[in-house]
Amino acid sequence: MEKLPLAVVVIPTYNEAGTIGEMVDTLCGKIFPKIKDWQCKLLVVDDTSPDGTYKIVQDKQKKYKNLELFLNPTKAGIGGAYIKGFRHAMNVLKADVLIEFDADFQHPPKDIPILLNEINAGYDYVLGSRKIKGGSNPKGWGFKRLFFSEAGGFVARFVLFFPGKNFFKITDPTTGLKASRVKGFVDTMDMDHLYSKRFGYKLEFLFKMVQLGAKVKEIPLQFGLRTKGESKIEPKTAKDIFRSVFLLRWNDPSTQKFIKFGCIGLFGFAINKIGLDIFAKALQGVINTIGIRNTIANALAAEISIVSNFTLNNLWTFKNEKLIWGKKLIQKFVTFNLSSVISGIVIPSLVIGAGTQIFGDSYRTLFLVVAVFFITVPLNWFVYNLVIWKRSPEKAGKGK
Ligand SMILES: Nc1nc2c(ncn2[C@@H]2O[C@H](COP(=O)(O)OP(=O)(O)O)[C@@H](O)[C@H]2O)c(=O)[nH]1
Ligand SMILES: [Mg+2]
Repeated sequence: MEKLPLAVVVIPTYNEAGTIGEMVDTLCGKIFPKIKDWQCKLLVVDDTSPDGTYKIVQDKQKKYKNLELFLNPTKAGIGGAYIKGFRHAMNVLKADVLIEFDADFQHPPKDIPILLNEINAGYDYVLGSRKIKGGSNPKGWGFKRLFFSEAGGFVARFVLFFPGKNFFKITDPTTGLKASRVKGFVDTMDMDHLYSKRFGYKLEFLFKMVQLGAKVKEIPLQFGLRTKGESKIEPKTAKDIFRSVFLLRWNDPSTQKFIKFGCIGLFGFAINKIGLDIFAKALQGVINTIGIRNTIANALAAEISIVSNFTLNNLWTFKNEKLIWGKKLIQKFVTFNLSSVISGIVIPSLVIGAGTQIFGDSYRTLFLVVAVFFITVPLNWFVYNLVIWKRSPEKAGKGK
């Protein structure tokens, strides 16, 4: 008979003596035996809780073979505890799937087989969501806690994923109920350099799993009210979430690229402006019709700024996809020129022309700004990424 894949439910605990015994009995005694297509283990990661949570677990280990305890000598924070637990589950227990779960019954134990079914269906990252149909927040939550939860979740989604498809797809980014596939995902994830060992780790795991290309699925979560023990959520949690998502976004290679692209674009604009003045002056005695003179002067200046944009982006922004001298570079440069003329001259001119025709000449600058920021910049960004400096498939697969 083939060996069943192993799912390890990881529960971090700090002063959960009031619930851990009942939780162990529920999972090891009732839920796990009903799951036929997975071998299940429960791993409690306790930071040597002063209330003796680990002693209850040690006692239960006499009864349940599939109950593991990772005892941490000092308080690690929820993220720190999960990292230690995940490593132990992968390296020592050889887990195929890791499930994040809380000790306090706010996550319904009956959801565990549902998470595993979605993994069976081919998903790599299954999240319990309070926001989709069938999911809910506890009835007893006051306005303040609800507000922080909603605002935190929205900011996290926005900063991490907007305007990508995951902004719409991942409705509850701060959820604590998750199942993650190990092979190709958690085992390749960098867990050594997390920005937060507290609550913010949840957003980092989420962001990294998505970058690794995990197929994500949400299941409804009816988040319960904590009946025993105290919530470990701290007033600093909101700050920790914001800090984590901003650092993730800022240090992401795509953000760094976008900043370089923006700087080079501004520099190109300056070259165009200075070049236009210089050429217009130089041609003064040569071409007498102002219109023709300025057209030629701007065409020359624009071409210099296009060459500068191409060269600098090639050497700096897209240095990992750098084009080297040869036929391909010339082809790409021609494409770049063409797209620059279309996105930087033809489209804005048409927008300004049409806009001022309809709304009047006083809107000229407004339409220039609209055209440049809402059409030229995004269009160039997409053309550069998807056409000119298109990543080779092997590199793209690594999510870097
Ligand atoms: N090991 C460990 N567990 C923690 C720590 N902080 C929180 N936990 C556990 O993480 C789980 C979720 O925490 P909880 O207080 O319920 O957060 P809330 O549901 O957001 O209020 C619980 O099982 C806690 O005992 C910590 O520093 N170390
Ligand atoms: Mg809780």
